[in-house]
Amino acid sequence: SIVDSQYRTGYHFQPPKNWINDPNGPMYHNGIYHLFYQYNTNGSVWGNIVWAHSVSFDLINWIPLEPAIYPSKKFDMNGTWSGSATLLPGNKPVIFYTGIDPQGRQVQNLAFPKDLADPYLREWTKPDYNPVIQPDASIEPSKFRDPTTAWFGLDGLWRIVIGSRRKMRGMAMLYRSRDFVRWVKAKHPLHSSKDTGMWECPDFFPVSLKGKRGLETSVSGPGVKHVLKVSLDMTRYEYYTMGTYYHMIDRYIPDNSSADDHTGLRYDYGNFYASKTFFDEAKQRRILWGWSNESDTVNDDKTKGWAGIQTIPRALWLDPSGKQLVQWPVEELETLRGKQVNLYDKELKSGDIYEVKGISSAQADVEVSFEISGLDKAEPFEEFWSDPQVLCGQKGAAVEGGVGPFGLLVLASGDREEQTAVLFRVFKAPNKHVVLMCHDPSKSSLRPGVYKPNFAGFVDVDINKTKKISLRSLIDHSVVESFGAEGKTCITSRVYPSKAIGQDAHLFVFNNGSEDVRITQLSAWEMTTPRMN
Ligand code: DQQ
Repeated sequence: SIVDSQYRTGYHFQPPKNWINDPNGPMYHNGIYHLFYQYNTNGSVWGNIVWAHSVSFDLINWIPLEPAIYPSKKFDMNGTWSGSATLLPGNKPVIFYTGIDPQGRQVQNLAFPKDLADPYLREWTKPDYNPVIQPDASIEPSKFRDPTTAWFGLDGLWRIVIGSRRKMRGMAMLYRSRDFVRWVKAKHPLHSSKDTGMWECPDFFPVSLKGKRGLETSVSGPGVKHVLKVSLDMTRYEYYTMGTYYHMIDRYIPDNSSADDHTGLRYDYGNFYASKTFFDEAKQRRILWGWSNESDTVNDDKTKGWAGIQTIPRALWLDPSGKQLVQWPVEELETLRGKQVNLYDKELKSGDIYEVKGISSAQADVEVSFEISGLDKAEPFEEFWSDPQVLCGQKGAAVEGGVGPFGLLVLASGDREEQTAVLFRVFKAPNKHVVLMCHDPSKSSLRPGVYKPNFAGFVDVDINKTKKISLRSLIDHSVVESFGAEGKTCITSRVYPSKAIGQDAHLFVFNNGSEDVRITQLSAWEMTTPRMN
């Protein structure tokens, strides 16, 4: 159908049809990347969930396989929900997933490759001793799911965390095991936080204090910080903290600078949920996958026959400040870069809009560096503007400012009746400048009924010192993934233009602030289409 073909993505992960949600059990094993994901075998809304399975040699081209895990036993007859993979000694993968049992309880099960000699690990066996973890009397059976990758302690015990809640306190329940089969609940959760509700898809891993190299999940000790990410069912957003893992007492304590509630740090300030990382041994990096849901109508999803994509895998590491993580699309993505156009030293005066011509921009990768001539005209920052999303809603692309809004107009029609703005705006607070990064899709589609939420985050840069800020946007028909300031602030949006489709999609740069802005360099590439399942 028309709706289908105009919104399908070219280089973002998708199966040929049907509903998908959470990425599950990503791993690198013997030269092959595996991605499993929650998949409806039978339609384009959530339901009938199995672990669909694809493999790749480069994280970009994907080969589809048969579902790896699906309801077949008592311990998962009502569902095979999210979970993670762990590599056991001898490079033997194991999957931990949540099964829904005959009573509708959430229980944790193991699955092993049937044949380790099969490089694709097509078939998975679920031992009859499952479930290996059941909710005890203190745990609500419907609030107990999404086991993490296991990590190994110096005491010879494996550990995993399972998402849960008690009343409205979100919890990362901790379990330990010597043999990976018998699991014992720890006296205390690894961490918990009041009023945050159910913690879905927790992820717990170490990051190096220095450099971009990733760490294997069991690494701990000096030179290392830990990250705990949770997906809040309540807000449908994810939050992470950075802190210290005290492995002797098995407690994780977030740094003071890291709020562990829904005011905290986000991997992505847009449409991005149920994410999961894994350690890529081949390139010594930690890679993040996230699910980006549709924001058109359920009827559109039914007409399209598909719903949901995975975002481009991102390498992630600790920012030198130690206060946040930084993310960047895996370098392999650049192999898809085709025809290229460049702009150098382009002055954007107040009110200027300039079209970047010469490539087809419905499927593109754009990198741009902006230089600000001065900050005198920056609008005053009000202390009560604590929520960037609210601020972005009040000060979108059309609202003239002092320094900014400036940025890109992507998936725009030639007449700009349709456009998705990716913009920066700089404010002056008493002792510093505040940089807002924003996706403003309020004009992204003329079609009625489409949900067009704006998304925004603050960017922690010293703009007064550098006078520069960079932006990269990955554009792919119905998705825009943006990386501000080399990956310090990331935003993903789903948009559904009715005119800015295929060859009719245009790309512009704009400046709607009174201060002039210079583009020192812009490079835009048309993206070719990989093998996608
Ligand atoms: N999706 C899965 C659950 C998880 C939720 C079910 C998060 O395991 O908590 O499809 O999106």
